[in-house]
Amino acid sequence: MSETSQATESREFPPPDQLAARANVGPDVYDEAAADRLAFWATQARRLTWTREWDEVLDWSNPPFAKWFVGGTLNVAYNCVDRHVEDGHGDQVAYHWEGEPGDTRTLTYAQLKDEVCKTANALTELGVTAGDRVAIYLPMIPEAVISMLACARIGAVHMVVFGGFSADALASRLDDAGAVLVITADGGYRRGAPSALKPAVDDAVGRSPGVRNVLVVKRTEQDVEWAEGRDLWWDDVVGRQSTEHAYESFDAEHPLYIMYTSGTTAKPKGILHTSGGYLTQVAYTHWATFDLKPDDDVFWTAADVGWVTGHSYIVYGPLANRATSVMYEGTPETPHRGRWFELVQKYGVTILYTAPTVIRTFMKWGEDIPAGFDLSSLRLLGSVGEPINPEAWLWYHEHIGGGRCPIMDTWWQTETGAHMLTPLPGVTSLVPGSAQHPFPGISAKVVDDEGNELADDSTGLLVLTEPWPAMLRTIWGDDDRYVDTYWSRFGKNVYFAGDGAKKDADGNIWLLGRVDDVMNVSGHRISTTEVESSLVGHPAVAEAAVVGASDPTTGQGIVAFVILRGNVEDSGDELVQTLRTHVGKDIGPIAKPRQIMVVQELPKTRSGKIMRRLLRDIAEDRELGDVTTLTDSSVMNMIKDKLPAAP
Ligand code: 6R9
Repeated sequence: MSETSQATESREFPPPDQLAARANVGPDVYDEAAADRLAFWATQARRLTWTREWDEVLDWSNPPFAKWFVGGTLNVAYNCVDRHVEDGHGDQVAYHWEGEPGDTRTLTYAQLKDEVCKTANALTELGVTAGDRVAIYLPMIPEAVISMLACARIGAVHMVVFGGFSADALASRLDDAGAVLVITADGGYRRGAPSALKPAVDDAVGRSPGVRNVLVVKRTEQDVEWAEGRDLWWDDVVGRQSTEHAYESFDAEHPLYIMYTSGTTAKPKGILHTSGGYLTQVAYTHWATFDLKPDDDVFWTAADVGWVTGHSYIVYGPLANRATSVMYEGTPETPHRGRWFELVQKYGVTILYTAPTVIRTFMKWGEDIPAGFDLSSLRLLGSVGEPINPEAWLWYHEHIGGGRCPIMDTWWQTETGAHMLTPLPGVTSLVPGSAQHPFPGISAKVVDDEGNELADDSTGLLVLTEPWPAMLRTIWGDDDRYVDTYWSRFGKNVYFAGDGAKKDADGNIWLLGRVDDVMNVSGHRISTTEVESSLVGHPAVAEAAVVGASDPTTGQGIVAFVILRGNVEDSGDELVQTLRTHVGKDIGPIAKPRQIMVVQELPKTRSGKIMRRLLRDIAEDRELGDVTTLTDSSVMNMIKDKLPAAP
């Protein structure tokens, strides 16, 4: 097995000839975008159907409050659904949906249109009007997408809350957004068992006087408590509606959705996205980054709709482009560890987009599992959510991509709405582990603490220096916090992303994790990502999480939590010494972890991000902080039980 890490990786993978010859986007796109950025985005906006064209592409007269496509009007749901039916594609499959227990549903564009219209009529009957906020707390079932589009159709603002979140997390979001309606289900399937959703809603809604109704989809048929007058079955209310619904057009800047990001300690931020610019950038990036061919491809973003990745690349981007998508309800290991590969084989998936955490889990389970399925339909892969370490990149490339599929490592955020840094499949020679270049029409830089742009081959902070169409418009109800959080560190024209980044000698950008996670060891700044990448570059390690814990002599000491690969025995001290030496050689002696602990699981958010703050609590032997955004809260107990007493 090879040993690789961010520090040593230098291989390049040129675009496959066949793909490059037919790619949606060629090398000229960068020059075209650079020549006139606003004209470039106006061209992309014409991919959509506007009811009224805009008067001005961008109004940036009051930074950081942007207005894109000023004066334009459109209906987002019409753009995602109706126009494809009108163009004769009503019979094309929009979603091949697969439930965790193996039940399936197929929704064509024509059927999706009927469902969205019925639901839009139902929302109107329930008194929901344009601008109202509707919470969606559902499992990964088609009603999640249908509800989002029904809101968009009538101009209501949706707020999807991940089905794994607790009643407290839901209650605080209902309150902050001022939701009038909650759409939920009796339950959903997770890890082979029905898991209830309605009790959390009852608890949360009981504390949210603004919520008038709860619309309940029947999924698991489990018993639910019922509040007469407030609670309504989806089948009753939506079932009796007409499939005709005349849509209205809304301003390009009409709010589309709010998505809460967890934030590390403080109250979650309600990130607000609007209509025209958002849809323009998600549609164009989905088409360009993934080389989407709507007549041929079967596209699968294997992520939750409750994560921004689901909003932009399960729902809005693919539908705007008339893609055929796969949507899957469950977890990768249910009922067996080959479940995802079985789905790729069954539906002939051509493009697969997922997170590095899943890839590392597959690595841990071993390459025999994907080898047992026919994955030859795949032609392109994507990665999102955290830096993908070169070792995982190479494994993904070889064992899932058959050595032939390019991997698009896409850096972006809830706040950016759509891809911001990524290679392009027909253009870029890929460098494993690096998100490489700003997307055409996007301006990004790596700067020092004072905001000065750094020369190649240096490390600093990632900033975005021009507004972009899918940018967040504010934090819901808190313009000041919007300015403070993102636009004050380097002035009102520069967006501070909160990520550390390195620009290499060839101008590729490498993401180094959240700035809050940077450690300071004896005055040296060391990124958690670099140490983690080095650890998983060792053949014994499947996953690693690194935190800085306060240390009386060095300021902070590096504490690592590692999960071993399936076939590796924990040899105690010997293994720890081997790994320390490995990191020392890779990065330098200063980066050697003070402590390395072998664990079975790591605490993660819905998008697979490691919650380092909880590991820091453990490393510093403190009470655990807020755990409401963990996907599985029992993980922390498992880790604590395994730990030796602190040294
Ligand atoms: C889309 C999404 C945003 C944060 C971001 C960064 C990390 C996402 C990444 C990546 C390195 C990539 N991140 N993609 N880091 N390489 N390709 O993940 O949104 O959940 O808001 O997280 O995720 O740290 O700042 P969100």
